[in-house]
Formats: sequence, structure tokens, C-alpha cells
Amino acid sequence: MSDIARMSFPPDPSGPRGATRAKVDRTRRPWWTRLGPSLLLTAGLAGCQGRQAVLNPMGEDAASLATLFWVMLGGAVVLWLLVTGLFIYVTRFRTTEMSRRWAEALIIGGGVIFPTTVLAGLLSYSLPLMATQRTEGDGVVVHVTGEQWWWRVTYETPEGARVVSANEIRLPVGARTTFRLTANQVIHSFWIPALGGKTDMIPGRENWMSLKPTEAGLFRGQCTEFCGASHALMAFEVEAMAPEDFEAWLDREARDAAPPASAAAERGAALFAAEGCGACHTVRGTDAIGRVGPDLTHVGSRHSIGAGILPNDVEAIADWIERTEHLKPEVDMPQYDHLPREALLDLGRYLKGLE
Ligand code: HEC
Ligand SMILES: [Cu+2]
Repeated sequence: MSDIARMSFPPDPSGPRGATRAKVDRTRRPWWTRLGPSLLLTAGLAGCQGRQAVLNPMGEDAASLATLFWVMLGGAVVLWLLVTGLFIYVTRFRTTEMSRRWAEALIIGGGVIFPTTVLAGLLSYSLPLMATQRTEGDGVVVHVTGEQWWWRVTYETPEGARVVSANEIRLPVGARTTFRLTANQVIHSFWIPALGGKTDMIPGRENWMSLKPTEAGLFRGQCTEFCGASHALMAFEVEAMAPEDFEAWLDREARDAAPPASAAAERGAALFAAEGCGACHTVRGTDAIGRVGPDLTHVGSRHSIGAGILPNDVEAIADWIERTEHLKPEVDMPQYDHLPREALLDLGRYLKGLE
């Protein structure tokens, strides 16, 4: 036995007796422990119900992908049964030798003709499914840039107006929307499982795709290309809404920021200016015009903050500003842990008020 093997498999101190006992224990295992695997499977399938689930399609493209998955799964099950059946047949029932002609027919038929037909069939079924995602949309175009580790989002209306936002995407239900995707510095990947397939975001290049939500709702998107320390903390909210609600929302999103509505929010706004937050953040209608971080003009109306990692309330915003580097390793924003909690809360009240 090598040293390593001895290290990882120390001899059982209780010797052979221990081994016998283990055997006895196994037969006495309570019946419910055998449920483990099926419980795991159930838990796994329960995951398919969530708002970030491929098998719970809320858009045209995701629906065709889900059908493709079930067709492939069905095909695989049929093939598996066929091969297993054949195997059982030749090992249990037909144990005499096969004639050479039969054997050759089986190898050529089962090993060449059959798989070629099945795979060609699947390919000709699945390839045309990509066409819709390559269909140009007809309403707004959404430009999304993968940043470190957040999403810069710009809506471009058919009239050419541009509305800047971040970390959240709103879409009209029933319309096909074009996404123009790129990245800053490293490759990211853009994926809204409930709505469709994913597309890589590559620095210096623009990829595009389109998506058509068929039902209103709040979904979750996620970066799906490892992009650094906080890759797993790079998500976003997607809200599919009725077309008229979407138009109204876009109108509001295009406006300048609301002025602070309370004394606390005013103190927060003053702190925002004094601490130099505006060097990195834009709040339209104020002196803050930075472009390093997310646009905060309407940050208060987003469903979450920090690219989908925290709820959007005064406490969470204060936490984010105080412990940014702790909440998101290697983040591009310094943390302001020197500020007293009350000041952080004022900042939170100001930002939450930017609806
Ligand atoms: C050096 C640039 C920089 C400075 C200065 C800065 N930030 Fe940030 N901020 C960022 C970046 C980058 C992000 C995105 C981080 C991420 O999610 O990966 C961010 C994110 C945020 C978010 C979350 C936005 C969203 O869409 O969820 C808030 C809120 C915020 N900053 C507030 C502040 C406040 C308040 C200050 C000043 C006290 C400040 N920031 C100073 C760069 C900066
Ligand atoms: Cu990423």
C-alpha cells in the first residue's frame, strides 16, 4: 500500500468485528433512509418551478427550448429502454451463438444506421428553433453591457431616445424585444432562463438576440460565464409587464430624479454630494454624472440592489454602502464603513426615494 492510500484509508480500528457490525447495521437501516434518492429528485424537480427555471417557460423561446428538452429526454428514454431490453434479451434469453449475418446486421443497423437517423432527426428538429431568437424585435432595443459585476442597461426607443438604467430589465409582454449585448473588460453571459437561451457578452463586440415574454411576471437573470470573484453575485431582475404599463414605466424612467422629499433624504443627498458618490454614479437632474457605476436616477424603484443580491429597502442600501467589499468581493466601489449608521440610513432614505 502506498503512503497516500494508507493516509486516506486508515485501517478500521475495530478490526474485522467492526466490519461485521457495519454489515448487520446496513440491513437494519430504517426503511425511510431508502427514500433519500427520491426525496432528492423531488427537491431537484421542485427547483423547476422557480422564477429562474428553464422548465417553467414564460416566453416563446423558452417554451420551444423546454419542448426540445422533453423531446430529447423522451427520445433518450426510448433508446435506453431499447438498448437495455436488447441487452437483457441477449444475456438472459438468447444465449446461443448468433449467425454472422445477424451479428453484422445488428452492428451496422444498430451502430451506424440507427444513430445516424436519430441524430439527423433531432438536428433537423432543433436547428430551426434558433430562428426565432435571431428574429429582430419591433419595439425598443435593450442594450446591455456586462460590467464588474453589474449590468449597464440602456433602452433605445424606435424614435431614437435613450433611457439609461441598470441591474434590471423591464419588457413588454407579447412583443419581441431585441437585446444588443457587449461587455467591458471580460466575457460575461446573459441569461434569463424563464424567457430563452443565453448569449455571451464579449468585450469589443456586439452580439444580439431577441426574446418574447408571453406572460407577465418577475423573473431572474444570471451571468453564466465565470467572470471573476463575484461572478455568482451578478444577477438581475426581469419584469415582464403589460405593454401600456411598460410604456408608462419607460416614460417615468426617462425623467430626471425626484428631489429629496424629507429632511432625512435631504441630509442623504448632501452626504451623497459630500462623499463624492457622484464621481461614479449618475443621478440625472443633479451634479452627479459619474459613469463608473450603475445609474441611480431611479434606483429606488428597482426590485433589488447590488445586481440582484439585496432587497431594495433603506436598511439594505445602508448595509450595501457600509459593507460593499464584504458583500461583494473585489467590487469596484469603496465601502464607507467610516460613516455613522445614521448617516448611512440617511443615504438609504435619499436613494430609496429616487423612484
Ligand atoms: C469608485 C466608484 C464608486 C464610488 C465612489 C461609489 N460607487 Fe456605488 N457603485 C459603484 C459600482 C461599480 C457599483 C456596482 C457594483 C456591483 O454591483 O458590482 C456600485 C453600486 C452602488 C449601488 C447599487 C446600485 C444598484 O443598481 O443596485 C448603490 C446604491 C451605490 N453604489 C451607492 C453609492 C453611494 C451612496 C456612494 C457614496 C457614498 C457610492 N455608491 C460611491 C461604484 C462606486
Ligand atoms: Cu459576469
